[in-house]
Amino acid sequence: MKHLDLCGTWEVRNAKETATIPASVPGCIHTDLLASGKIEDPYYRDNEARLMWIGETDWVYRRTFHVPAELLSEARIYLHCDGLDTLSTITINDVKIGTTDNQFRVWEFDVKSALRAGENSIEVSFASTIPYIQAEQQKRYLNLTGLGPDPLHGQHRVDGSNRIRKSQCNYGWDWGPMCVTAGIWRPIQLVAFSAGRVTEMQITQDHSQKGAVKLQVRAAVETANSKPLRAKIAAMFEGNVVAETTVDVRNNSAEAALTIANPQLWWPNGLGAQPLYDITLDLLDGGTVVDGQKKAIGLRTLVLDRHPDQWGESFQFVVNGVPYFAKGANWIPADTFVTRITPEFYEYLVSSAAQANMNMLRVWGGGIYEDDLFYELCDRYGITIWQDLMFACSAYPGADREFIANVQAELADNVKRLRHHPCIAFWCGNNELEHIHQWFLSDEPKEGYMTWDEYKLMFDVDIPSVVLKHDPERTYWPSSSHSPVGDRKDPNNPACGDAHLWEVWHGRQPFEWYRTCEHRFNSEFGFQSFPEPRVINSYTLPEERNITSYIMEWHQRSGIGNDAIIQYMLSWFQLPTKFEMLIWLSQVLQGIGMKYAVEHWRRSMPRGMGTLYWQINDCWPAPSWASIDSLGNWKALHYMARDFFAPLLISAIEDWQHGTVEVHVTSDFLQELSGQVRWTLSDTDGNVLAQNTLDCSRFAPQANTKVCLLQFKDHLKEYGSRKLLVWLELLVHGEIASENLVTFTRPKHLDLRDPELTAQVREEAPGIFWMTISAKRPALWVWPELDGVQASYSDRFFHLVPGKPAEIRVQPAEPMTLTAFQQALRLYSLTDTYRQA
Ligand code: BMA
Repeated sequence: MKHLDLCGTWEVRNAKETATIPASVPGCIHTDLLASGKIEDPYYRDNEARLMWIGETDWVYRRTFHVPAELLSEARIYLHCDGLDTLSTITINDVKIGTTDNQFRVWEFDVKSALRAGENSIEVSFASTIPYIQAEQQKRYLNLTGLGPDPLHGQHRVDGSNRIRKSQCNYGWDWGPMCVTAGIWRPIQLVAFSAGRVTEMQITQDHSQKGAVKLQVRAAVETANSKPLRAKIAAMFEGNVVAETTVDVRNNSAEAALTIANPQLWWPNGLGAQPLYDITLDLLDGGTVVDGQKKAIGLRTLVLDRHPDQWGESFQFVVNGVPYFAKGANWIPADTFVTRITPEFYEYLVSSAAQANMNMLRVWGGGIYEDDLFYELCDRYGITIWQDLMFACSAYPGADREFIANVQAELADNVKRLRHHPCIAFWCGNNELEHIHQWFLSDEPKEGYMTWDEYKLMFDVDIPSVVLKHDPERTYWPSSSHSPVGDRKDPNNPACGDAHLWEVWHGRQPFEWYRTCEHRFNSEFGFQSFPEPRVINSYTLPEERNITSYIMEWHQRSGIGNDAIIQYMLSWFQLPTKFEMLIWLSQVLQGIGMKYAVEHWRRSMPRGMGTLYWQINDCWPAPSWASIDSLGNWKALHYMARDFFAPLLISAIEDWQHGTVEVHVTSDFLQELSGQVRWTLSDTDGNVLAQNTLDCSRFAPQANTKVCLLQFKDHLKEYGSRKLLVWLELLVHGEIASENLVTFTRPKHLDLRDPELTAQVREEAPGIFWMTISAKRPALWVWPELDGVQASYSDRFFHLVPGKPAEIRVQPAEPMTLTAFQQALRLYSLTDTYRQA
């Protein structure tokens, strides 16, 4: 098959004007306008509010291209578009080729008769989606949320993101701006062939035989003439062919079985390696390869296991026969303008998930079916994917057959594109249509609602029929959250299914509430924090650096956001004395909230078998539930996640009244381990009051073990709760595998003194520094910062005790000298947040 790439430089104009600016394809109108200096950064201050016109405008993309005569001689020529956002009309040489109405679909048009040898032109005109969605809402109003009741941003909202097949969060969400964009967002090319081409390839795996995996490879072939074709199908591993066969193409399909002996299995992060096999298919016309496809697959079984048990019904993912506790977070688009996310940033984020000991991300349903690269990275890093289909927090016109047909075509395209990835664990129909059904679903027809019958037709029949047709090996789950047993209108049933636990934050329950929850799988729960001061500085003026300033509130998209942060902060911490300290402390607060929840749920395994916090990443610089900000900085939560998701975790249940500490070790390892638990009771000045080391012969595999119950009632009586700190260490083979700290009062009431932090810095290699940070007295949540310098830190927000320094590696984004490093270095801990100036 021949390809003629049409990506690269185009031109774009407002449909009402003649002046053009250069455009990048793939790309979008916002980034084109930005690159031409026509608009200011939409993320700066409240520029977003003045850029709404972009989404209200029709845009025309155009380019010329040269078609060689040999290409024209091919029997079939298609314009192949991997993604057009969204309502477009395409013309070639002023001949209308077709129209599109779904951002998520792959579009192909027969363009042979429209092309000519030599110079050609193509135009893709995007109509504003806003009149369209408004007209649809006029015809039948359907409720939606995601934005929350919020007077500040209300006037800029457009209602109807549920009425078009386009990334819903592009119209704003409770963590993202409204920058309704348009453009050729994925590659575009001409494809031409005469003999035939491969249009799809499906690989299924049979693991029933011991010591071998049998692959069934099926390809669909489009032929342009009746010449017989053959297909050579091979499996390659580490550059060697490990199985191969050649078959005839019959009835436009080629099918073969390949047996992989001595299969190297693919495992999620932490459970084993991620070997990948390449499956190649060469389409042969005689001895000539006329087309081909290659898919990298992992050999594994990965299923959702639901079986009745003592608590109700299990909800656990099982890989290669081994149930695993899913640890991770929810994923949203990594930039509002998804076309400018670089491969490096994708890899940075996925590798950050792996570094934090995560093994699952949930691709949330209000964003996009992600880029191929994202799934390839998840395959390589062992991050399993809970894949939502792109429906979130809305009612949809499920009875509209044209809408459903469009959705079904979208699902076929995306399931076929993604099903070979070993990372994908299962497909989930939507986000929260059942969870907040009171807003979207009604028993009887009612304005704004889809009926439950309409919902069930869409999400129990029309959608899964397509998903399972193209991917019979995976489970389809209708909604997150969903209760498969009992009352479907009780989607957080603790006995079965998954749950979204928002009583903390949206319901303003204290963090302690998490310990009352024993759900089977927590696919959402979260707490907001601010991005670090440098990020805030990038979108504010100095005089706006107060969390209730107009600009700070402009970037806060949760209606309750800043109030909730402050409410919880006052409960746990002293009110910070400076703006920057409040910002940093919000991160510590978020971290301890998530830690509180996850430690409890890990202790509850195997009753609960997964926790995915909301959310790992951000799409713009703003306060949000993310653990990594939009510039890639790990917030305190992400460092803490690395600890609370560690394969071996020491944690405790403290009883302030009785002065007891119940010590637990949770192990995700598949083998039994032995080790030691060392506990130290100190006062807040660091004096050791008591200490002991317990030999533990057995930490059961994939289980929680209660190790001991420590009694400190007498110490509490003598010293008082404000004075005591209990340090826990888990040692395996003499090395510290996990550490934790227990207090008997809120950190705000601890009697801490200035720890007098000091650092010795050395330059390990040009631009890479190590520092040894020591404390004279216990220091809680120590974080080093290079004033005004972007840098990555091997650790932050850790505790220090006298005599036990921390070794931290720091890599500034720009090279700096040792002297400059020492001058810029600041060391902070909890006491700095409330220190009087
Ligand atoms: C959820 C998500 C999102 C939302 C988040 C925070 O339940 O599904 O819709 O951004 O809560 O409110």
